[in-house]
Amino acid sequence: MTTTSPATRPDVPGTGGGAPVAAAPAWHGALDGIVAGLLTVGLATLVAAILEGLGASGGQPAPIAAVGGAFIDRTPSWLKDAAIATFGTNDKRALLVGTVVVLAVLCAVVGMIARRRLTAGLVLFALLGLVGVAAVLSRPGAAPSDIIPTVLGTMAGLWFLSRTPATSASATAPAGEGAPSPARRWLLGGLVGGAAAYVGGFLSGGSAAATASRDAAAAAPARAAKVTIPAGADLKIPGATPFIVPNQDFYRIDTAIVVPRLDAAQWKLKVTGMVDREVEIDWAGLRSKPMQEALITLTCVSNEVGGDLAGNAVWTGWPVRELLAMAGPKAGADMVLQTSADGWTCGTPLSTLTDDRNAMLAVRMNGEPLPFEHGFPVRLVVPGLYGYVSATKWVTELKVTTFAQDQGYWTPRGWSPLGPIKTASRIDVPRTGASVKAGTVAVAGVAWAQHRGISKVEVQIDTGPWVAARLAADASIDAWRQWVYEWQATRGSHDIRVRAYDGSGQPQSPLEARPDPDGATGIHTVTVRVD
Ligand SMILES: Nc1nc2c(c(=O)[nH]1)N[C@H]1C(S)=C(S)[C@@H](COP(=O)(O)O)O[C@H]1N2
Ligand SMILES: [Mo]
Repeated sequence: MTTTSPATRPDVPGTGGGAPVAAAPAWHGALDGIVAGLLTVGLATLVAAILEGLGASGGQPAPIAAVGGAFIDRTPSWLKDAAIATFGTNDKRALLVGTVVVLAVLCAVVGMIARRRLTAGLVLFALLGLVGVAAVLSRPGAAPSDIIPTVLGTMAGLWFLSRTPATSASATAPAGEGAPSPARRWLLGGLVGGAAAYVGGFLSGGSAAATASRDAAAAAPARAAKVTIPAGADLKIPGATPFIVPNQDFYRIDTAIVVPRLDAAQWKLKVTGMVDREVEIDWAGLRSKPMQEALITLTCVSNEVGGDLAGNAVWTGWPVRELLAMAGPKAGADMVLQTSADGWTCGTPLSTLTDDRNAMLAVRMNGEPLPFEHGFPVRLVVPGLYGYVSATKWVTELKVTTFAQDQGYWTPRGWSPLGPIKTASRIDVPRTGASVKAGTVAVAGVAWAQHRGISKVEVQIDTGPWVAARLAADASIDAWRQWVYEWQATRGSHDIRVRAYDGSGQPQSPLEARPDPDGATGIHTVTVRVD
């Protein structure tokens, strides 16, 4: 018996009898911490997925996504812009990777501390768990029971860490011949944690009911008045953005770390606030409405001059003005605060949702049910307004209110409460830095001024005169318009500029302005070499 008693066993082979202790390398402690962290996150992910599957959760993501989400909501907008600028629409992935890396480093440090002072290590590890719990609770719509996964996971991690062999002879953690070798502990712990994370991710990512409801929607298209796209709307210039952007190439911007996967059968949209009567519509109710198709170009307010955070699609939906009319907005209301299933909000001028424009509750994008990333089952699309004040994905509530009383997610973060889209134009080909052959070169791109239309696009080579480009056929005042200029290119380095005029003949602003607070302006310029 005495040979297995921790108190009488030295932790490190070759020590004992008061001889100085040979410390295990520091990375042993780091690995302990990382494996404990993996166990925690893995089990929490699995438990969260199981609870969600049982319908016993507020639909809150596992701790990593919660920490990432809480971080996003607290990030100053310059950092968010930098992330979008650096990682583009991969900013979510970058954030997740960043969260994991930071967490791994913290766990490694805690593990190293635990090797020296077990209690201190355990306390610090528990604190990390608490941060996770706080993050989960801070998510919109969180219920107290949503902390269960993170608490259970943290307990597993603590248990693992508490079995760490200490590096000093005075510590009492069990180790030695009776305990598994460190490599075996790491392997076992890592395997269990990794497998739990994998299965949990698989279970929640798959959200079977949501996928099934989307498949069903795909099989039963809504009846809708079709839109006709004039043949000449797409000039088909090689390398230029297509007139209709396929769904998988469409830019994606939102604050959701994990894409909400809603089951259409469970979806409901409420109209609340300053209305004569609250109304509610569900999926079946919405699908029975007469729908219409419309060509609408979405644009993100964060788009830089020449940037690609804009896309054009055929949207199918029911005019939102009809739903609002059923509710009857009260006099004095001037804003609709839209809310999504993941708690994001935006404030839209009531008038833009009730006038005759094609502001719609969209259910299809380019003939398919909305992709999950783009708001399945239902999102708003409002011609003429930047997405951050209008285009709520996974929409669940429309509160009729006032700008004086309410504000959308981005307003306290430095963005204007109002976001009408500014006239803009972009050169798609040739690209900056390209080399082209002397002779005729097709300079081409897009121009947009949603809900005002584009009346003219001009191109300037170096310091030459502004000359008119040829416009593609006009498909809709709500959609962008392609243009092309047949340039007689001569040898040397050249700057090409573009500017657009909206439907009323107003030129776009040539002044350079940053995206915040209400949209970038300036002239897109590309520099090319002609050989
Ligand atoms: N629920 C939700 N909807 C949202 C957002 C968001 O963060 N959450 N972002 C908005 C912004 S800023 C833009 S530009 C558009 C982008 O729509 P897309 O991702 O389908 O291109 O969605 C809008 N709708
Ligand atoms: Mo946006």
